[in-house]
Amino acid sequence: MRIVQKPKSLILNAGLAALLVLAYPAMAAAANAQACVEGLWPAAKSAGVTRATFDRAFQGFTPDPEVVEAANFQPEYVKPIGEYIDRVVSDKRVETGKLKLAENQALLGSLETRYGVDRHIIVAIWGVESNYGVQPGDKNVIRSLGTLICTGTKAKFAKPQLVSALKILQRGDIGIEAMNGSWAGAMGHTQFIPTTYSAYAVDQDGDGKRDIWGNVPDALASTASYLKVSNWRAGETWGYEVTLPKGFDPKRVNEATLKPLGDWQRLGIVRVNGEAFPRASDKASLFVPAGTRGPAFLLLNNFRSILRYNVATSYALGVGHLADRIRGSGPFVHSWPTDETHLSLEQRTEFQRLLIAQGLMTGEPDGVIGPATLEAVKTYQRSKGLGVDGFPSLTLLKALQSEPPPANVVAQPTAGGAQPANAEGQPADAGQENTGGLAPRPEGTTSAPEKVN
Ligand SMILES: [Ca+2]
Repeated sequence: MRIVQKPKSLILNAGLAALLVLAYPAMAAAANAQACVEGLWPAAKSAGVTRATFDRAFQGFTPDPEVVEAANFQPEYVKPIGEYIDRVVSDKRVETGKLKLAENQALLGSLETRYGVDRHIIVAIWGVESNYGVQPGDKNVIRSLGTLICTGTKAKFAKPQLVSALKILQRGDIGIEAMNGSWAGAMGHTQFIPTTYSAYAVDQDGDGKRDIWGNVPDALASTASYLKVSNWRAGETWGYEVTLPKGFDPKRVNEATLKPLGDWQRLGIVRVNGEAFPRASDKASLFVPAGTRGPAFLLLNNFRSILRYNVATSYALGVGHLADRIRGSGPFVHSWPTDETHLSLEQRTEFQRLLIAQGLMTGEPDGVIGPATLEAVKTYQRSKGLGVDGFPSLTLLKALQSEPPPANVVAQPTAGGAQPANAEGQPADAGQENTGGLAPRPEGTTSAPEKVN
């Protein structure tokens, strides 16, 4: 009996040990997270955060692996600026912007009076930041910032943001459950990071709370307030699309050079509509983001104010152009240059239509290259024995154009498997442009730590 019992207890012990081994990493991680959170208390306390607020904020805290993944995300496909502009200034976003302009006419009028900021710019920022509040990010801000700190990912950025976020919570502007944002803690309709919120958010409707998450007047007033302190000049535009003189030497382009508009005009640079510059003495810089074969711009003071919202010139150009389109202006007169690796919107849309026709992806072609398109391109490249880089090139477009339509057009799951099948009628890369999500973002996006305040 004893001989039988001994192996049995050994088996039990072995089972227990296996369980402990399985549980240990989770237990260790929880203990580490707890220790990390406790290490954040002194800074919070000295900033005036109460222990009750701190405990409420971190109750049940565990790091969010999706935040780490998003923070470390390196896009395999970096969008050329023309493709970025096409995406953020899509026809749909222009149309929605016009509706939002009409819906909020009285509010925008009062913001123009109070802050001197053009209503079209306010609506455009709202559109680019959160798609007019549709995609404000659904990650708890305390958890995201705590994760960035406790995993050592962009901790330097996240520490002051966390203290600021705790103070917002303590003040009662928002409850912990609703304090959501992007992976980097950019919050609400306007995607303010906590320190920007603390300094510039506005209680427009007078209920005592600065609610940029749920209250459109508070959110839009906060944007106007921030632009005003960013040196926005009332009654002026952000810049002009211009035509360069024939043979213009691209070496003369230096974005840092500021000259009066009149001086640029003397070099033969004119507005695309042929009109004179309203104030020839205004200082402007020449911006030629895709080379002298693409659109060129003279940028004014207010462009530099938009850059305070987000340091990326592509972002500021997107906001300025969306504002103009919402006002009723047309697309840029000069088109973005295309070549083997820079396809036009029409070419990208055609590319997706052909991938869909081959059963390699589903959805509605919209010319926005996202993960679903990249996976479909890879599947096609594999099937043809080509190098697999997922890059939608002109050569591949031509190859697809010469394919006969397949007999049985049923979408197959793409090789990567990361992209769920799209519902019928959805954009081919639906959900991939959420500014707070894992989608590739332009450099220096608002929610990213690079934001300059
Ligand atoms: Ca309010």
